[in-house]
Amino acid sequence: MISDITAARDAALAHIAQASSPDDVAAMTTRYAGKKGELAGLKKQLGSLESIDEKKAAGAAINEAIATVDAALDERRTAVAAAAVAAQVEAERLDLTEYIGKPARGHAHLVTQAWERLEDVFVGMGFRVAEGPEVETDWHNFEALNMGEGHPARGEFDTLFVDHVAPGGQPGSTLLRTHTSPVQIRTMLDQAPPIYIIAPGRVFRRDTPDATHMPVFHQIEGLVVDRDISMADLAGTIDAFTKAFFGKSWSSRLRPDYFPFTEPSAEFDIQRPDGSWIELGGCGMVHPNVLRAGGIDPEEYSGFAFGFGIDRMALMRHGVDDLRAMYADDMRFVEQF
Ligand code: 2NM
Repeated sequence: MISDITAARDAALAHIAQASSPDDVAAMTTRYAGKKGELAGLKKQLGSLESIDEKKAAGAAINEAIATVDAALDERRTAVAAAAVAAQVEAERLDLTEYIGKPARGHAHLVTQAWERLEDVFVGMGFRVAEGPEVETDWHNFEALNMGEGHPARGEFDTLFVDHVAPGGQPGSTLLRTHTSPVQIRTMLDQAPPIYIIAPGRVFRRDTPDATHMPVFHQIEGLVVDRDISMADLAGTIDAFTKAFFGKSWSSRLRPDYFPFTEPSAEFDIQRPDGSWIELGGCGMVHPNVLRAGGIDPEEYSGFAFGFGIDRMALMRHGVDDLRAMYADDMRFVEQF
């Protein structure tokens, strides 16, 4: 009988050692463990033994075998559960390593770099940086800039309208600013002269993207309003900026132009050290109607304003020939700078 018990115990232990999943261990627990298992079933045979001593010895052997098997099941259950968790973790592992070795160092967008350099130069010249909303009213974007309803110049700004009616406003009078000039209007309304500000910012026009146009682009405009400001102050400021931003051996010139918000108006060009000219932006003496819209008396104060594109500055600086490349987020382009 003792050898039968030992054989049954060893068979159970060998089987349990093979269990490879929680389900296997559960099935073997049902089969071998406790008072209803196969080992406990051997107790039925105790009645056929002759002596009390034999019965005692065989009963003790059965109980010991059950305890050994229960312990083996416990141990196997723990091991199989740990292996199941490890397998699941491995199966669900995500490789989040983007770079092997030293990560590459990024840099600010080329337009951001140009924007920040422009701010630095103008702040160095005594200007302050002004900001305003990108969603504007028709009044701030057009009307106050001497472009009333029906003004032909409005057609040159392919305006994106916002489906929103401001309190007290007309339908279709909320728009994405087409230039940063409304920031100048807001500044004039907010503070009395002297005003020396630049307004860099994002502007919007309903344009199809091509090498030189994007529907979202960036501008920087300047405004000076003070007593006795003349066209000479404008020309001197443009020239001082040109030398500070591009270099001492660069110069600038003004050529007659037309803008509704300035009178007289001019285009300004800059000259490279090799003598060649680049068209940069527009400028002029702030129109009396614009000063009045800003709450400033044109009999007491005069002013000049200027503006140009930041995106184009970034293109020029880095020798890029297509504005769309600046916004494609192609790493092969980005990593060149
Ligand atoms: C330009 C060209 C000429 C300009 C005018 C004003 C304001 F609000 F003061 F009237 N802001 N910006 C201006 C004048 C902008 O950009 C090509």
